[in-house]
Amino acid sequence: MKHQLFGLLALFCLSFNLSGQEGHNLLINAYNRPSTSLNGNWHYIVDPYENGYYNYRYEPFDQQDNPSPNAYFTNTKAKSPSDLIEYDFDLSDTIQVPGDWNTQKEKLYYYEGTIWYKRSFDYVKSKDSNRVFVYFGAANYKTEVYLNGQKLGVHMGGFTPFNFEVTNLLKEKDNFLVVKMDNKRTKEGVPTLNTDWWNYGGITRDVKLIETPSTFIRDYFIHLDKQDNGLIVGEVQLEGSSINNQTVSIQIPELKLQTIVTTDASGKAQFKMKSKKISYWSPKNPKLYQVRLITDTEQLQDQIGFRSISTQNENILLNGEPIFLKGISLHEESPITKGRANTVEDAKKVLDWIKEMGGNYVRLAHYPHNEHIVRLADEMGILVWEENPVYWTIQWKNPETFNNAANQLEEMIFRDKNRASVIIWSMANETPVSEARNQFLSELIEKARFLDPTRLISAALEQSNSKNDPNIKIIDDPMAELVDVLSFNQYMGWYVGTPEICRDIQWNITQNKPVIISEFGGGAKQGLHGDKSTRWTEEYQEFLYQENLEMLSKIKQLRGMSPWILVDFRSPRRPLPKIQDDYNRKGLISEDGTKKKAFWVLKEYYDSMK
Ligand code: GCB
Repeated sequence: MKHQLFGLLALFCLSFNLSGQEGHNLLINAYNRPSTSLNGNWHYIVDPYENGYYNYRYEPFDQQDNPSPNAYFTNTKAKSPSDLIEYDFDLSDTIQVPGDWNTQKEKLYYYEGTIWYKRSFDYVKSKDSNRVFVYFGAANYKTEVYLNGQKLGVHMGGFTPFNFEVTNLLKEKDNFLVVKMDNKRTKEGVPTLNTDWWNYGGITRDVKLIETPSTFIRDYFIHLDKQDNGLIVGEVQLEGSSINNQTVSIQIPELKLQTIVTTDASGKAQFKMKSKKISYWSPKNPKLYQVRLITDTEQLQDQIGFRSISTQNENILLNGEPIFLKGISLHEESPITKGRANTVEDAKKVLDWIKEMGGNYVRLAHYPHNEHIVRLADEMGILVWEENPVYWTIQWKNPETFNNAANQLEEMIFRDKNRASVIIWSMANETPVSEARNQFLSELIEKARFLDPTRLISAALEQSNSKNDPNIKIIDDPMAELVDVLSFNQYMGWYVGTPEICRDIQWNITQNKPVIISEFGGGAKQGLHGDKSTRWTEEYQEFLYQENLEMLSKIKQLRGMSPWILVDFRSPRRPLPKIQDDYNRKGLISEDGTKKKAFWVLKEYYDSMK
């Protein structure tokens, strides 16, 4: 009964909140739509007391009928010499969008709080009846957006896209877009107060204006039929004033496929196209097809690969064939700028390293990464695990927290559901078993399966000791029953003993499912050498990988792994001077791009599996 109540409450809050969060209004394939970039230099004001948001009675300006000129979103200028205005965006410093503020401005390295961004622009629509949306690839964590002094809305969550319609507010000259960014960590947030990564703040991904016709294609999902891999199936959703009874043509010229469908009263149409000639997407054959969707007023193009993914007993089947996921975990940190990654070049560099390592798979931890890397993984043939930032100790009993997690999950799936490389949606990482947590995660799983019945579901779980013998490890977590792929993190030789301990450990995994070791690893400071029993040396890490690989290969259901982690990454939990200096050192490559010895151990292991 308690569970049902929680479910109902969460469901209520979800629909209530989604209408406020615009999650359901997202535009599909923002990547390829006609758009105008708003990237570049924006003026910013650092506002630790949120002085531009609250008056001195701590009432939000944007909830008042006549907001004071001191409200930053009004972007007011002194008009006469006697006017008192205590801010001026245009006289303030500038910062690059996209980009985190921590690595752009030395003073902001540790800053967690509010910063206001402002950018002015002119905009002339290509057709009067067209609509315009302002689209953010992501911004961390809470974003409040105002155009020309009007509030467009709020978005929560640092790693997923959101957009607001601006058609009725937009002018041809002198628009001002003001964005209040706040990256303070909160107890009820997703993630919550405690993580092992840097809380980069700011507008961290691309911002653009997207122009659409008055009725437009808002969403589509195109994939192989689950039962029949000679069948491409899909659904398209229009939005606008005339969505009923519209024709949509779907074409895949290279396969000589075309179908024309008519939308129903809700603007939806389903389609099917049969072909015997589909060249199936896989790491060895990352074939993408140009797919066109055409209405009377619009033409969209996307690059889509077709493949099936499923499990059968202990196997993961890609296009019906068993596959081993030779992977590595990754944070979204740039090997070039050393802040948040947000370019194709950043993505290319890390995916090239994975290829060099003999890998075919990446775990994008611990939150949805930018779209460049997923699109590039599609092109390069690298399988992808994507993850919702439900990390460690979320407030399991708080319906708003659930609602927030569910919304981020929805935005992640929405953006990437047409990407062939993405095969696994992960719900969470290392979350402690409890009734409330089990309920929370099972509802997320249900939601993910509803939104996307074509992919595998997993979560990075934890191991337990068997009752009789602490050296016998088991997975004792009710989530193991609900996932398609059983994944868990383990740190033998690092948090548990030294690498030799692997020789004493036995894995007694009883679930009849494929197993992915979602994490194992240990730290090494690149360039530090010594004997293999000295922590932080490259030799210690090398030895740890050798012992772990030997131990893990004995798990009979082992079908993949994503050791922790490809590149050293920033974390405030890692202050040890001369060794860590704010970096988690478990990377196989240093933040400067130099490979450590363990890189070659993993490469040898993966190469031997060819
Ligand atoms: C983990 C976490 C990961 C940490 C890692 C570590 O289990 O999932 O986020 O960074 O361990 O280095 O401790």
